[in-house]
Amino acid sequence: MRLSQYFLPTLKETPSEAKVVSHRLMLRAGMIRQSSAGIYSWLPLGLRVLRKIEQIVRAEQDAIGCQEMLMPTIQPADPWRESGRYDAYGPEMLRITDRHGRDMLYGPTNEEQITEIFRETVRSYKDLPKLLYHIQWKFRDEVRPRFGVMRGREFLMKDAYSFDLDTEGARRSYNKMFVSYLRTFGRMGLKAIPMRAESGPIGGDMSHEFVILADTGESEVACHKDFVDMDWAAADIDYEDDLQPVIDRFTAKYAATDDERNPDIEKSMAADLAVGRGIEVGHIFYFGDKYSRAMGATVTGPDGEEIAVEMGSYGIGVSRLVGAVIEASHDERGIIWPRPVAPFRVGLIDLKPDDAACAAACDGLYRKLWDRGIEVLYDDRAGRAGVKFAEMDLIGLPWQVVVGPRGLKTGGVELKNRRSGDREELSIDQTLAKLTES
Ligand code: 5CA
Repeated sequence: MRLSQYFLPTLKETPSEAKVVSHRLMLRAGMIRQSSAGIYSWLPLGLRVLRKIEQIVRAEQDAIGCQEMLMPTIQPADPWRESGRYDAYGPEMLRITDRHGRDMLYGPTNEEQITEIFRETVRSYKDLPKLLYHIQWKFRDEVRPRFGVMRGREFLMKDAYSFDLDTEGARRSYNKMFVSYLRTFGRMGLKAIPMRAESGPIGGDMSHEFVILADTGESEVACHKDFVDMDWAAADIDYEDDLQPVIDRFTAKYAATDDERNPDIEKSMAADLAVGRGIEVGHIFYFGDKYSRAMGATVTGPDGEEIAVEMGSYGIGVSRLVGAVIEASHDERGIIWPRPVAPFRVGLIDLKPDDAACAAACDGLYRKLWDRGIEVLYDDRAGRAGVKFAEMDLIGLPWQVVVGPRGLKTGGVELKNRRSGDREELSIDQTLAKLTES
């Protein structure tokens, strides 16, 4: 993509309404624009990151045999009346009436809808277990939408739902999802710590939040300090194995959020306790037959009896993650994208586009990089070098290639790593080779 043509409305001034660094940087880097409180348009650069995060989430869900589907954003009210949540949800639910006077709502989550689909289609225990998910926009009329996409009113969520015959099966589904979350966040370059959690309005009695430590986190969190340095990628997991030992390893030590803090445990851990602020990027729940019983989602068991299925639900804040990654990875000059979620891998800067040699070298490099499947944003605009450098640092692509007339005389370009700031003079071939293996 050539910057001369790209739609990248960056801001020079720091927007005063933005209170946290991720919100400021997303606005300044031209990733999003606010439409109304807590509702955003995603501009091309922001959408690229959103899609990358979505794709990692999708791949890891698929890897545990969770099947993608897509439910609508607008739901009828009746299933929510059956579950008892239509009134219980309160003013956070955006209620809509259609032209026939029917009560509808913009879905804040999808337990009712998936339970309704299940009860109408699945009859026998032989069809279990089932794991289903979708990645869809949600609406919650939050009292205080804030921090940009981190607490929006409209936001993108991956929500998955498990259906099992008994507690043992449900626990297996829960464990699979738990471990897949460790991998999912690890692949984005994040340390998301699993913490025991309250299940709130979703209900149920087993629940974990996945929390990223960041000064701007909304809640106070506490855990054993070993958790902070744990290797969260937990690679090479065979999902057919018994996952309980993996879960135990990751939850053996105390971890809790502010409403769950336990003074006795904290005292006993004394110096080993790490207290900080956290951003919740995922939340998983096991709630048994809460919805299946209320809504009559049963299957015929092995002995012919009707059994209400055991369910769990599993959320990831896909749009919130864009902000969370920035909170975890930036410096005073701008964003520093972890490679797997970077909107482009390379920023190519032509210092003198009106110089034929510079333009030819850049055009060639640009084509060769794309041919190798490396996404490049090419600053081919006329302008001051300082401005170009500042903008490239702001948008935070992992690598920058700087091409100028002086270097080219000796056949060289400069390769800069955004995170470390390290620069090296390389030939064009060396640059290609290094970026290809990066
Ligand atoms: N039905 C369950 C699991 S599918 C559920 O809705 N869980 S939740 O309420 O915890 O939301 C799942 C995830 O969505 C949260 O962990 C959080 O990362 C994200 N999320 C929740 N509310 C917002 C919001 N207002 N803005 C951005 N992300 C949000």
